[in-house]
Amino acid sequence: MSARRFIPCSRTWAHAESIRSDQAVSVRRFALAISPLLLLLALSAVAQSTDERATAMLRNAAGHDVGEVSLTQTQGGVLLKLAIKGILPGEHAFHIHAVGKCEGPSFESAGPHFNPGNAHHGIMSGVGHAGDMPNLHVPQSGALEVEVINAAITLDRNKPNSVFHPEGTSVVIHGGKDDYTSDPAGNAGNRIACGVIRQAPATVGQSPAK
Ligand SMILES: [Cu+2]
Ligand SMILES: [Zn+2]
Repeated sequence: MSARRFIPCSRTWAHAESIRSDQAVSVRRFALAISPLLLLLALSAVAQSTDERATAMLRNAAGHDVGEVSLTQTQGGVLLKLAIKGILPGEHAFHIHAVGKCEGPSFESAGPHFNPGNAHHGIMSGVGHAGDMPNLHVPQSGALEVEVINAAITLDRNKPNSVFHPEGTSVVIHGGKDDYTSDPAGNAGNRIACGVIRQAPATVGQSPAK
C-alpha cells in the first residue's frame, strides 16, 4: 500500500521539482531581460527628479529684485510658493506667460498668457488659460507670501502644458487685478514684475541667491 502510494508521490515530487527548476530558469531569464529596463527606469527617474522644482526670480520695471516664486511638481499640479516685497499694496494679477523672456520696463517680451489649451482668458469665463491664477492681495507692507496650486501646468518636459516648452515661460505680476473674464489678459494693466521660470539646481540644501 505504502509502496503504491510512494510511486505516484515520487513522480509528483520529481515533476514538481522539474517545474521548479524550469521556473527558476525562466525567472533568471526574465530578470536578465528586465534589468536593462530597470536601469532605464532608474535613469529616467533621476532625469525626472531634476525637473521637479523650478524657480523664477522676480524683477520690477526698474530691474530691482522684488521676490521669487518656487515651483514644485505635486500629484495635484504645480505648487507655486510666492514671496514678494516692494510691491504696491492692493490687488494684482498673477499669471504664467508664454515666453521665458523678461525685458523691462514693459515686459511685453513675456508674450501672452501661457495657453497650450487654446482657451479664452479667465477662470470665470470657462476653463481659462493654463497661466491664469488668482489675484494677489498685497498688504500695506508691500510684502506677501502665498502658495497656490496650478493644476493646468506641469514641470514635465514631455507634456504639452509644460512650463519648459521650447519658448520657456515666465511669471508676471500686473499693476491691476485680473477681472477673471476679459480676453485676452483680464484687463489687468501694466506688467510690473517678471521672472523667467528656470529649472531649479539639482543640488538640494542650497537656496538660490536673492
Ligand atoms: Cu499676465
Ligand atoms: Zn489668461
